[in-house]
Amino acid sequence: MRDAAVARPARVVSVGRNAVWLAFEGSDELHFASIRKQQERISLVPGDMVQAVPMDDERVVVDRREPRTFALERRTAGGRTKTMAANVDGIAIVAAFAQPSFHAAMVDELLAFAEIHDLKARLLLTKADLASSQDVERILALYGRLGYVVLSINPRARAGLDEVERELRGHQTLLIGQSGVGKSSLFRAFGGSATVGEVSAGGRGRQTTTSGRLHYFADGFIIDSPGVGEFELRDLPWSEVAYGFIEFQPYFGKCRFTDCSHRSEPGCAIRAAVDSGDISPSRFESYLSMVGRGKS
Ligand SMILES: Nc1nc2c(ncn2[C@@H]2O[C@H](COP(=O)(O)OP(=O)(O)OP(=O)(O)O)[C@@H](O)[C@H]2O)c(=O)[nH]1
Ligand SMILES: [Mg+2]
Ligand SMILES: [Zn+2]
Repeated sequence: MRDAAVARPARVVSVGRNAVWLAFEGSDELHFASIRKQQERISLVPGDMVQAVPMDDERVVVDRREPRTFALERRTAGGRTKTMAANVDGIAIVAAFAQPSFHAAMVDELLAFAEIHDLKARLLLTKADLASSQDVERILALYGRLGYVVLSINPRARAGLDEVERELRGHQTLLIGQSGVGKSSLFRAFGGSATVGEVSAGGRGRQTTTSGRLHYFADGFIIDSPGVGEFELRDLPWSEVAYGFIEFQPYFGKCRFTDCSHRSEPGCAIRAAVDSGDISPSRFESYLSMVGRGKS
């Protein structure tokens, strides 16, 4: 026996079936790693920290997963829970002004998710070049007025990247949004590689696919993710959903009924704010669609 193999901390960069790509702490060289037999049931996602052992023959074996500071979970269409990323401190919601058309309900649900979980959220809006300037101005104004960081960018033309970098510097951020909105274009514009998952497994010729990727960048990292068809918060009572809408806060406690769900009760302060134009109808619609689906 030569040097005893010692486990070292490493970050999961990409995930395939029964295997991951990881980078040992302090290096961004990628290693293909398998998961130790006894540990095969642990699930790993991009951003996870693990203890991994470099073996003599260049193989790397993951011993165990470190506790997560935060795991970003969403519900799938089948009602199951899927973990998208671990150890992030914020999300960058990527949405297009057009092609695909702006999906307000999803953006609002992601913003609510961030509020409820105390994650920093920014809105990165792409494809202004394919939309009418009225639509662009309306959407920028709506979310800017709420106090969110909203950037209009064009990852394909590399426009707006400096602002994004300034905003994400020092953070661990998941890029999240519908398919085709430009997440991977942005990820690649910052030097992220899209091909890491095309390595064959351990050189044994079996192709594995990735479900996400991490790129160290600006004293932090970004994680690209596959497009989400829909994003559903876990079942939340309406009282918690309301907390996800920051502009509702000044009205809490001002409805006639203390348990007002802000749907159709008389004397509802939030509905009154919608009627007077202080709360945007599209945001209120998103709220209604979220509480209509959840449990009361
Ligand atoms: N015109 C225009 N095209 C863009 C812009 N941003 C991205 N695209 C194009 O949109 C297409 C889809 O971009 P992707 O980066 O693959 O989208 P994605 O969000 O990663 O999609 P999924 O991986 O399916 O979730 C590509 O052809 C990009 O070149 C933009 O601001 N303007
Ligand atoms: Mg992509
Ligand atoms: Zn109310």
